[in-house]
Amino acid sequence: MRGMLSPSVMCADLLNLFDEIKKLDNLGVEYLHIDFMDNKFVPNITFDTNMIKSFKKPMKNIKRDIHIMAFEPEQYFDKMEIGEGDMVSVHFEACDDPHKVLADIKSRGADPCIAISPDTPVEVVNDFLDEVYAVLLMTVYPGFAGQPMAPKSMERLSQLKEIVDKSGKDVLIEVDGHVSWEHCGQMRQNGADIFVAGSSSVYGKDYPLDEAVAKFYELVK
Ligand code: S6P
Ligand code: MG
Repeated sequence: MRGMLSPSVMCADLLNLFDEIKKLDNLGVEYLHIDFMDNKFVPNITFDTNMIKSFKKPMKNIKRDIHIMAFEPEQYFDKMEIGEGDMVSVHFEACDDPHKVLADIKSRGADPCIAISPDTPVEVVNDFLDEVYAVLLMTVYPGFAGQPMAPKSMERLSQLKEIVDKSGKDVLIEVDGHVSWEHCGQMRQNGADIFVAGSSSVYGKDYPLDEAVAKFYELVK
C-alpha cells in the first residue's frame, strides 16, 4: 500500500477553503486533515463544529480525517456529523474513558483512532490495538502548525511500528507534525502509513499544490 496523504486544512488558504478542498479532492488525495481545538486541552482554536460539517460539501472522494484536540471529545460528534467515511482521532490524554469514546466513533460508522502526544509513552497504545483503525503519533506538541519536530519522534515511530507489528493487528500509523520534505521519507521507512502534510511540506509555498502532492507521494511511496 502506498503512503497516504492527509493535507492539513489549517495550513491552506483559509479564505478559499471550498476551492482548496476541491483541489485536493480532484488530485486523488486520500484524506483532509482537520484539526479541532477547544482552547483547553491545547491553547488554540481552529475550526468550529459547523465549519467541520460544512467541509463535506466540496468533498467527493477525499475523506475527513478529524483530529480532535479537546477534552470530552464525544460532545462534538453529533455537531460534526461524524459518520461513514470519516476517520476520527481522539487524544489518549484528553478522554476519561478512551475505550468508550472509540466505541462511540465506531458505532457511527467512522474509523476510530487514538492520538498520543509527544510526552505519552508509546506503550499505552497496547490497550487499544483491538479497537482502533490507526494510531496518530504526534510528532509536534499539539496546538500549532509550523513547529519543529518534537525530540525522539523518529525513535518513537519505530517503537510504535514494532508494537503494532508484534501485536499482529491491522492498525495503521499516522504521523502529524513537521512531516517535512526532509523527514517524510524517513518516517515512511520507520513505519508511517498516513502523513499529515502542512506548512513544512505541501503548504510550504515551494511548489504549486499539484506538484507538491506528486512530490510528496514520490517521497513516501
Ligand atoms: C498541530 C496539528 C497539526 C498541524 C500540522 C501542520 O496541533 O495537529 O495537524 O496542522 O502539524 O503541519 P506542519 O508541517 O506545519 O507541522
Ligand atoms: Mg493534527
